[in-house]
Amino acid sequence: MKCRKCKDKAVINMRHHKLALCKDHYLAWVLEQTERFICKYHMFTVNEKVLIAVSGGKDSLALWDVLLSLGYQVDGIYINLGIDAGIGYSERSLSMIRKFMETHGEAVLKVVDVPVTYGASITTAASRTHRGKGRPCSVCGLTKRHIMNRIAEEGGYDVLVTGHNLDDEAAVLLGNTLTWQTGYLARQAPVLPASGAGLVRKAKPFCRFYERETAAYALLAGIDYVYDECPHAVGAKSIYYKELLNTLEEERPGAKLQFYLNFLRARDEGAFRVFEEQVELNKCSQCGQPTSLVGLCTFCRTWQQVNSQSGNTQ
Ligand code: Q46
Ligand code: ZN
Ligand code: ZN
Repeated sequence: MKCRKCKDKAVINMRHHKLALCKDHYLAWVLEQTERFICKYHMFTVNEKVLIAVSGGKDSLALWDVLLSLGYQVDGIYINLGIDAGIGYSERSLSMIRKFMETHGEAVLKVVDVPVTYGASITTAASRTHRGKGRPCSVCGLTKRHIMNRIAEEGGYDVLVTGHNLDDEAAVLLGNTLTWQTGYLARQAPVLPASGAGLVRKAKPFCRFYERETAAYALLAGIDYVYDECPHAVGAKSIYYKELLNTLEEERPGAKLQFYLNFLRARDEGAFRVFEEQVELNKCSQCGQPTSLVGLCTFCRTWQQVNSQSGNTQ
């Protein structure tokens, strides 16, 4: 197979785009496409300060590399969840990010250590609260969202970006569609504007790239990353939905992308507007972050419960 642009040997064939490219043209194509998505969805501009959540995985490191190459002002945040699972998962993730930084001199990283800052690892926290139900992802998601928003706000960042790819977005969309979670569907978008009382804008510049495309970018750009998924992801519904969508994609190349893009079109046409909740936000009496609750926010309530069970009064 030959590169469509220069006729050299192609390294990737994207059947859904009917496009095969060589290494150099593929790397350039990812940059061009990312720039196009950033502009199309009005995610951010070169004059704005961007904070990227990095996990040490391929998507976030590839995205950081792309945004730096495109000339954006983008700093990283790594949240050390204290997940060990016998493989030192969190520590390995951080060392991969440090390695990335050795070759990206301009990159600045902020690290928030959950066990040190809040008194317990995510695994321990989940075991001490009913939110965990044997799986730490609920406490983890809540904690990550709180920390990312806090750091973005404190650091004066205009936007928080994450490396979610098309496979992630399509899996979330499928899950929400199967159960008609209209409120969630109304809030799933490439960019979510800042909402008043301290919620920072969020954007997903890789949301239209297949997972194999971000993996190919990382590989071809020489970015080393953590291959393992978080050990707590095993058995997650999102993995099952990804498998279903992969089966569909095999039969019909482009089905995943069409599913997502047609959803975005329907969303733009107002199909979910009626479900957009106008929740009045209050300030948490402890951390000051926006919350729909009165008094403590869910994050502070959860961590209060976690620490009350350890005798830690923080
Ligand atoms: S990091 Fe956290 Fe994920 Fe691990 S504990 Fe679950 S939510 S699976 S993106
Ligand atoms: Zn080429
Ligand atoms: Zn709070």
